[in-house]
Amino acid sequence: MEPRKFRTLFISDVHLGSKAAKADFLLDFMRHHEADTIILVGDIIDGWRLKRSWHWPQAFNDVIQKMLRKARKGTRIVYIPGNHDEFLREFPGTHFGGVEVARQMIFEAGDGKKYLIIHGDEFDVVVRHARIVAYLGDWAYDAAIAINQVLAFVRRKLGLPYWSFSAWAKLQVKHAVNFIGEFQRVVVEEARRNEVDGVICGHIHHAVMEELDGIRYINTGDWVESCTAIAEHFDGTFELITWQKIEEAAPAAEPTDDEALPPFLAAPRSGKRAA
Ligand SMILES: [Mn+2]
Repeated sequence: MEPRKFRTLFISDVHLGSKAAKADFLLDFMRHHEADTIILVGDIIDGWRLKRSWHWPQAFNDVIQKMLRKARKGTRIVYIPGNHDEFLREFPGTHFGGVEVARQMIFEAGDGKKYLIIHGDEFDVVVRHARIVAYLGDWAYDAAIAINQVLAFVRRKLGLPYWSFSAWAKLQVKHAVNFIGEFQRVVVEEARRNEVDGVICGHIHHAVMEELDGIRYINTGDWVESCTAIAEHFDGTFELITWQKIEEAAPAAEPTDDEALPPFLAAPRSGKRAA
């Protein structure tokens, strides 16, 4: 099966370093999808998890190698760090192995529309205290963003893990939906402040494409539970892809030389097997 070709692919929240990371699924996805540009929207590597206990199976290397191989072959790869890989935030503008690191970016789609691309954790404090912030107005918003940075810095210095939105939202089951809604509202507002048509983010592990008050809200989801990516077609339209049914991707009937592997790891005949 020939890989599907896109203008851009957006991937976030892979959490390599965590046992829950679905690296095999992502690897299979990357074999079946190509793009001129791949934008990594944060939390690709879970530095915090790695600090607590080292978990790095071969599949995680395979994902990194596949990315670097794509970069060598001419795919533009931009890495926008999230809170779990914030160590990379200290290197904006740098390149490693052909991968550009950026704190955030304004992305121009194939149809000329502009999108703010951010991981999304910048707004955690705003989201957690949405009611107070809304009541106090603009200065409270700016203060909350600043507090967010200070808290992240202090927690890092103390060796504490970054506060996890998704884990926290799950604990607050009854209110989780509201918090997701609040997160969407806040990042859409940020897009409006940047005078763009939409926002593409990750962080809350909840993939969706929506229109909110005339601003496009796109969330890339994650590769811990849902295995989702956002793909941009050449005409600037977006598609949410879920890559959980791996048997769809690799036709099982034809025997291949890597038959010993489970079907979802076996490359299709026409495809190239990754190093
Ligand atoms: Mn995050």
